[in-house]
Amino acid sequence: MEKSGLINLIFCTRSTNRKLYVFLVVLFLTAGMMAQDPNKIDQLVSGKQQRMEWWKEARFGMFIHWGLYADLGGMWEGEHIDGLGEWIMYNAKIPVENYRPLAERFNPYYFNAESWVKLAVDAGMKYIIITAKHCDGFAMYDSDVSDYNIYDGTPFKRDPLRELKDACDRYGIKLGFYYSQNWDWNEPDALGLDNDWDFPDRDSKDPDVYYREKCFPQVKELVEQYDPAVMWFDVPWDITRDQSLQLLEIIRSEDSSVIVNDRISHEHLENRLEMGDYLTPEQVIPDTIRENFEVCMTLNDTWGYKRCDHNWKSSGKIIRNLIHTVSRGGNYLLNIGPDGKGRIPAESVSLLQFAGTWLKDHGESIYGCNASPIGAGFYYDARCTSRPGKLYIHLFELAVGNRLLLEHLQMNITDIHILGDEEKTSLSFQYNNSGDLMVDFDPESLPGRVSIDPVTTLVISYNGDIDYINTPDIVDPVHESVFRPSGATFSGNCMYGLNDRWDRYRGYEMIEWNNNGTMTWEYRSLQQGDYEVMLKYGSDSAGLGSIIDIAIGGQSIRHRTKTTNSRYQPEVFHGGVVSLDKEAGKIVISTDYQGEDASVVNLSELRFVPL
Ligand code: JFZ
Repeated sequence: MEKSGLINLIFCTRSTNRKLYVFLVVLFLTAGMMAQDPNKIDQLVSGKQQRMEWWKEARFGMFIHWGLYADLGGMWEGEHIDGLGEWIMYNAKIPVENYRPLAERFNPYYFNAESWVKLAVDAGMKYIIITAKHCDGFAMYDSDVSDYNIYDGTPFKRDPLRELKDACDRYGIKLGFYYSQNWDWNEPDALGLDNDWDFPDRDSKDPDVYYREKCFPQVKELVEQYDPAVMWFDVPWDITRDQSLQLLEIIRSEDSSVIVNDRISHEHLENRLEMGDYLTPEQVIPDTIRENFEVCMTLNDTWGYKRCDHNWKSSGKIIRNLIHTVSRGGNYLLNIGPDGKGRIPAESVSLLQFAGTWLKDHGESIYGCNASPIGAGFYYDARCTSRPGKLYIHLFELAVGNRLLLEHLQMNITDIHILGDEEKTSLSFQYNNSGDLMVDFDPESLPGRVSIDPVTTLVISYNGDIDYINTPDIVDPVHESVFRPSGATFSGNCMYGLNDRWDRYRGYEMIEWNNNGTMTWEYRSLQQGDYEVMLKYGSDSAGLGSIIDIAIGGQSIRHRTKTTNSRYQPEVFHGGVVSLDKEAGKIVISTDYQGEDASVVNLSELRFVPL
């Protein structure tokens, strides 16, 4: 505000000298502000380690998207509206004058804070983040800043955030608030992805007015009156650095223990954690990441309730996602979208209850656990979580031959058993000549209850340090070996990374692969054997019939590509058979494809099946 005041002054003055003078003052002030900035930021972000202590212990949380949109359930004027449930106002371009009246009949009389919080607790979740205000601009608490809220504007006349806060305190879990600070489709002055159907004149919009009159005071009252553990901001596309800083100041001057996510400040800033405490990958589990992060994910394909969305993930998938996330050192924030009457979809309830049941026996391998200290990947489908003195090896597929091999892994092992085995029967193990740890186990013959679904988890207890070399993957006559693009090195026209989709296909994929682009993996074969080589990919491309060459151990396999339903619906194709000696070497895969698509196929796996 100060700055724009001065700029106005410049244009009002007639004398050039005065202009110059004012210009210099502005320059001086700006430089001064920038010089002070680093200290100010340092102050505002200090104490991060302490703040993040409970958060790192928690590892599993509940996201709740709930607002007026929930009452529509994805339908407007008798039509299913494509896209996210909470985006319906935007996607159907619903005028403010038609959307606001939804409040007058919003009456979620089934809402019960106690049972929502109990569901989270039973699911093994340690915190809840709920939408205090999503992009539609409607506040789900008793706000003094705007009457457009659930307490003042609906027949419900209750404050769910207050009731949830009380219930969370009773159950001893944390409560945090999602707040859409940048986008607000109810406000004529908000920018970002703005409401251009009611308020088309973008040039006349002054986001400062919106921030000053709604966003800042609402965040202030949330922090002052509800004592949140986390403030979860969103899509900061058009927020300035200064506006983000002001938000942070409002929060931290009240309470320095409030955790703030990265989306408080502009997405494309180089240093995404300049202000926030942690990163927020959405709908995907990152391959490698060194910072604190929290993966937020839906149970179906929407955050806010949609009556027509029944594309639920499986219970096993949820457990594997949780493990996968913790194995990379992050938290998993799993979403529910209650409906307009305050009911949680039955499918969501049963998925969460399944997670809770699994966590009762396996929580030791999740809560307070750290990332895998032995690399991100195994050559079979498994993940590792850890804590000092313990490794948890989660097998997503059971090994052929009931033998587990951990490459080049040496340490002073005191015990190995299966998590959930009440007898804690010790498993025998030995080292082979190459220094690989080999564990014998046969889940069928173990006493006590050992679940192999959705995962089997081994606990390795050890003293001292781990001696581990993350060198070549192994082709092993006992296990199937899987080589994924995430573990390859690339050359030429070949790239694997996060796609730019926001639908259910958001994720890592072959962004580019054509025209002699190659991927290379190293391998080590433990003993002589024959293998069937399989390729797993999805493809809808014009590249049908293109060539993929796989070179390994002096042999080569030529594969002609086929199509599947889409590049996101992979199928497994036979490549050929190779015969490997006890040796180490490279697997090189390349394509001659030169067509229009960026990648010949969307390859996800190269699998060696021992024959
Ligand atoms: C954002 C929100 O828009 C969404 O409603 C939900 O709250 C989620 C947790 O966070 O997700 C986005 C952000 C940007 C896009 C899509 C979803 N986008 O650019 O299409």
